Amino acid sequence: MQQAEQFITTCYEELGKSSEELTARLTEIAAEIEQYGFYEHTFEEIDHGAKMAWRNSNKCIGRLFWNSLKVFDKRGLQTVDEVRDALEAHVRYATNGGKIRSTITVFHPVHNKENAVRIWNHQLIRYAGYETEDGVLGDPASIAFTKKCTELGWVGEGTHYDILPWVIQIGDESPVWFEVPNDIVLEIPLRHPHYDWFSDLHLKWYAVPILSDMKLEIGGIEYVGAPFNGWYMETEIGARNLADECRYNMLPKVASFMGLDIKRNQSLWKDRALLELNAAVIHSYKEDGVNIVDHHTAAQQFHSFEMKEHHHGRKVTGDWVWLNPPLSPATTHMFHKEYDNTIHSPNYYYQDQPY
Ligand code: HEM
Ligand code: NRG
Repeated sequence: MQQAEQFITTCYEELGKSSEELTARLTEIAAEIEQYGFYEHTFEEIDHGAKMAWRNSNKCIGRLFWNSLKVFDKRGLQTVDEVRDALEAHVRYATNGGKIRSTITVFHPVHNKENAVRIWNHQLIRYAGYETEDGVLGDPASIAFTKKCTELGWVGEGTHYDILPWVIQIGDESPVWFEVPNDIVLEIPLRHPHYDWFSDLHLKWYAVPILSDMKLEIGGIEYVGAPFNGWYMETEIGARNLADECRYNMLPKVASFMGLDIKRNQSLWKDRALLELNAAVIHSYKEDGVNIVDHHTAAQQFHSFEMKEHHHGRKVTGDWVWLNPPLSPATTHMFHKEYDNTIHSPNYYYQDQPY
């Protein structure tokens, strides 16, 4: 009740509702909690609550656009087949042929342990990773989940870029997996604006990052299945996913193709390769008409967010470590100031892996 009261009060204030409406709603919620032990949000409440949760996401540099999140209310779905269809609809709507739309689909929450919907995937679209005798095939970050999928009966093609199936669980029933339809997954083959040889590396990445393992908490209600997406910042792909030694580890290859001396740290081959890999990511997404933001523009947008929040009398919270991009962090304003990392509700939280 305390959490509900705190959320409903702020939410109704922001939505410009009268104090009569607020009081009436709080009375109604108190009665619901008294009778059932939980309460149900109106559509308006999850709509604005999901937006507030984005606004409160301290690690996110993309928060300027918090108020334009599209919220799909799928709390009524009760079967894995219905959930699968909703995930497909989410991917289609969000991808939008490359003009990506920030979207969240909210499934049935945890109420007294009945039928909460949980997605086991980390992201709705992600590449599998396999440990083989000759090293890892695909994305090493996916090894554990890929093993789980294989145990459940899924068989991957065995390429570096196999799309993992969706694993959906309702309540404490056994999870069920579904192959992701090929035609809804938009991918971008990477090429470089000046280096023709770059396409010979046969690198690619998918268009839309859709985090699906975080819990959305609004006014004390826990939506454990609530996949959400925006679009990529280029460094996520070019400076981490394809570059980290514990991921696709492409820097030595890129640097060698560039003709750099990868035996000497002082040649700065890693830095030069990183830069060109990131340039290739931006160039390829742009040329294919797929939304992506570079880290300098994202930092400027985050600065606008900070100014706007200040204007509305809200304090901006942030996680310095995450807000700073992994490429040239000191060229952004975030590097040169401090952030208060207090966690406010509503928010998106990590939760224990179900496997
Ligand atoms: C984290 C950018 C939209 C919530 C991040 C990160 C970046 C980013 C660069 C750090 C990721 C990392 O280092 O792994 C963006 C951009 C968006 C966007 C460019 C474009 C619109 C969204 C949306 C939501 C969201 C729509 C939720 C509704 C979060 C959360 C994290 C995060 C919760 C932390 C994830 C974690 O802890 O793993 N975002 N974001 N973002 N973002 Fe955003
Ligand atoms: N770094 C991860 C994705 C994390 C979230 N990033 C976003 N979120 N841009 C990766 O796959 O590289 N978003 O909602 O847009």
